Amino acid sequence: MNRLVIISNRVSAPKGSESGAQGGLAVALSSALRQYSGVWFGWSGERTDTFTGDIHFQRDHGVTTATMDLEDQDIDEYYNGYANRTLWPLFHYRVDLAEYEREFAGGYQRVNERFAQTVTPLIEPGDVVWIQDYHLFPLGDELRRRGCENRIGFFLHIPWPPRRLLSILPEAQELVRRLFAYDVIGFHTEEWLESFLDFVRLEMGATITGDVVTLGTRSVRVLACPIGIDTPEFVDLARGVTARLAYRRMRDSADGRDMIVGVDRLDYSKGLEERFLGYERFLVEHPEERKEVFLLQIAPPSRGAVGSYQRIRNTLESLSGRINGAYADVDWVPIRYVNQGYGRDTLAGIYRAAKIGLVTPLRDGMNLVAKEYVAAQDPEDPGVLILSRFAGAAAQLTEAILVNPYSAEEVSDAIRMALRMDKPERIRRWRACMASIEQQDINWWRQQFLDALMLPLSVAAPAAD
Ligand code: GDG
Repeated sequence: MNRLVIISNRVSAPKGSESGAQGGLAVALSSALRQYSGVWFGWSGERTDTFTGDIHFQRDHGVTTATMDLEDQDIDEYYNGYANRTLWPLFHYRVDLAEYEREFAGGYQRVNERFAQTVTPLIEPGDVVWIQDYHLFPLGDELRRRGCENRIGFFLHIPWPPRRLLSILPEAQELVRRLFAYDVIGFHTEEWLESFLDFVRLEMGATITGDVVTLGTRSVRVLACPIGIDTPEFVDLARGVTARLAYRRMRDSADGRDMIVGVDRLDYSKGLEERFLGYERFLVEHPEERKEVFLLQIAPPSRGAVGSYQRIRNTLESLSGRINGAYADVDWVPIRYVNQGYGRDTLAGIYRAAKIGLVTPLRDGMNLVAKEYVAAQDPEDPGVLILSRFAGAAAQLTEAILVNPYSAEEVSDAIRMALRMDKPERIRRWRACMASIEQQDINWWRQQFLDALMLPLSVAAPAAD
């Protein structure tokens, strides 16, 4: 097996990060890298006065990481700018929140060059290079410009927006053209893949033969390949000592009430405002249920330097305060809203103690919380997953209760239905969801993508010269 070089914006959770939580991508990639020799390269999360390109190597739990520091201006324009003020909102259909500044686009290009320049000496002939996510769209092209002839794959962890939306981005065509430097591009779902194909075909005149897309002289293979979790590991975690303690703590504090749980980075794409309003609707429509349930929402803050994230944080604080003020009693609070992160094992116990997992993003590339909730359940007495139709995970977890997260009525009805669902029905639905996350787990995802990356392009279609 060839060595694997993984490149992503961040290599692991920031030191003393805002959340203390590791994002889904970080968890997934360290699992994948443990199986191969190789290196994982990215930004350290640290600032430097002047960019040096120095690399910090570390070896931890069988994974070698290599990181570089960035300047303040890089962080402002690339990370807090183009990545999280321009691309993230636009790719999550939030045209209203996307900002277009030439400085952001310039900083994004400069930092992608810095990634390419710094990582190039680490790439050996025969290595397979795998680049992750929207921070690094042009990196493959930058590596090619520096003479890299290795196989290079790219995986997008967020949705690919409909073509009319993407056309709003001033640099859309150039950005997409540069994706043709890759050998393989992966998406989580057929829907995101279809949107990509629409754009390249209708806006750029690319041709599609099977799973190979050709633009001018370059061809790239595309695939839909949903990311999973390390299902056996999470099942074990949920049965472990720490999880059992957390489970007991939650059950004791629930005092016989049913717990509904939500766990999300504090991000407007996760639909937290709409979730609170849906839950409020449930309280209004079913006053008899009021003191029988509560919602625990864990939401570690993220991207606090970006204005839209400060605003959603303020909105949620006042909304949870208003709902609690309106409905709470001396011995009951409807929403426990928590801004700190917890260890994965504690989370697993919390998931298991919850009668309902409420996962209602407005748009999500995949959503790993939905899968973790399923994996953590007691097979004899599982809880019910309520899942947004607009999460990539909905294409696989079809036996969850699927809802439109914008509709407070649908969310309210789904909560009512889940609370009343009898055990045989809960077990039937849970088994179907569990079968899906057992078959398509993190190892399956990695293998699907890497198999496609190893395949000669000529197998599916003759490559243009
Ligand atoms: C992006 C895409 C796609 C959350 N709070 C805590 C904590 N978490 C962990 C969860 C889960 C991860 O963070 C979140 O993953 P998601 O998939 O739900 O969402 P994003 O962070 O937006 O990830 C997404 C993913 O990339 C992978 O491709 O699924 O669509 O947006 O693992 O458990 N972990 C701990 N404490 C917390 O408080 N330890």
